[in-house]
Amino acid sequence: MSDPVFHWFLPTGGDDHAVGAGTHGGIIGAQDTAPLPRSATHRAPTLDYLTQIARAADQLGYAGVLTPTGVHCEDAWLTTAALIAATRKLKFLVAFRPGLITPVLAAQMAATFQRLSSGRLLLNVVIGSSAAEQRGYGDPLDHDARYERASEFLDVVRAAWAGARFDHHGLFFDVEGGLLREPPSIVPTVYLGGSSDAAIKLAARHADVYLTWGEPVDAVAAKIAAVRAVADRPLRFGIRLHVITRATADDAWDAAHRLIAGLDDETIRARQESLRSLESVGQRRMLDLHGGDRDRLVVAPNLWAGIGLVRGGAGTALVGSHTEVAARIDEYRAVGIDEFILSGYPHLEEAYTFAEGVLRQ
Ligand code: FMN
Repeated sequence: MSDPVFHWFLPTGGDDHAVGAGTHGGIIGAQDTAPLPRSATHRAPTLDYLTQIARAADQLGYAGVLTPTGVHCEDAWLTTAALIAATRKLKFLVAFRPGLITPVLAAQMAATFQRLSSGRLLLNVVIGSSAAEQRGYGDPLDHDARYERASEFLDVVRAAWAGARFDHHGLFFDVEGGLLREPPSIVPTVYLGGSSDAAIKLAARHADVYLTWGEPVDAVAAKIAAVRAVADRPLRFGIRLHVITRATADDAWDAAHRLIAGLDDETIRARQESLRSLESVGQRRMLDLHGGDRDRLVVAPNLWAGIGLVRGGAGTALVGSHTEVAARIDEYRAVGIDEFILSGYPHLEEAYTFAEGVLRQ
């Protein structure tokens, strides 16, 4: 087994000591969902604040930082490009949606990013969980059509990265005389998350790393097997989790409960209804872990789904003592997870807590 890779997360939609406060709560078609009221401790995703987190992640030895994409957060390309000069080794896992820009322009942006950052770009291909959000971006395609388009998009991106002049006449894109005069010397690693059959098919064909949300170990093992069954080449696997790790288990659980202490039942109900209306199979699997019920949040040993009461996407956290969290990470490694994309509220302090408590144990 190769050494695990640990990434952190850039909260480009804002940060806080509590879940969801002042934000749209993560990856959701947020136009129709009111943000929760801002708390006094809300931190805006300013360049100064994000620079602090990126620098901390760089110094603490995280391999990279994931940035989200969607209407709820800042644009991932621009934000991460602004952080290149403030960091040394840190990679940027930039989430982007195929089809909102042309594939040749995306290939060129990636090539530029690689040159500006000396090869520190990683790409997270995001299909989008909400048809309403996509329509808001001017994209009329539904879930499965977006996956089909993404496949063609990535074919064109790879053709552009190859550096030779090419034509492409497909269902979604028409390129004549496509050419990147300066292709990237380091081709970015392509990550892809999604739990639908279409996602697994696309990952098997195009991804270097398949990403899952933080489901229980046995469910993650089953997903890895499903991807391996349709891929005719080796892939790496990554998981996206929050972490609440402390010297003692009691301290960690107290911190977990404080994160959601301010949420009232009506807020949870409204968020659950909104999240359930999305098109994402992965999102539905996250919601089904707890059914919106505050009494069903421990979904596996040290795996707590409280964040998913109001946050879209990554809804689970590893909660426990440093020793327990390290043991759970080893269990995911044993079923084939190579990369961990972690976060915690607030993201600056928790980057230190995890690195000092678990990574340096
Ligand atoms: N969707 C977004 O809209 N923005 C994101 O930033 C984003 N990041 C993701 C990160 C990870 C680790 C995973 C697993 C998924 C992410 N997604 C994001 C959602 C997926 O990319 C995908 O579009 C969505 O889950 C629909 O896929 P499905 O129906 O195949 O599950």
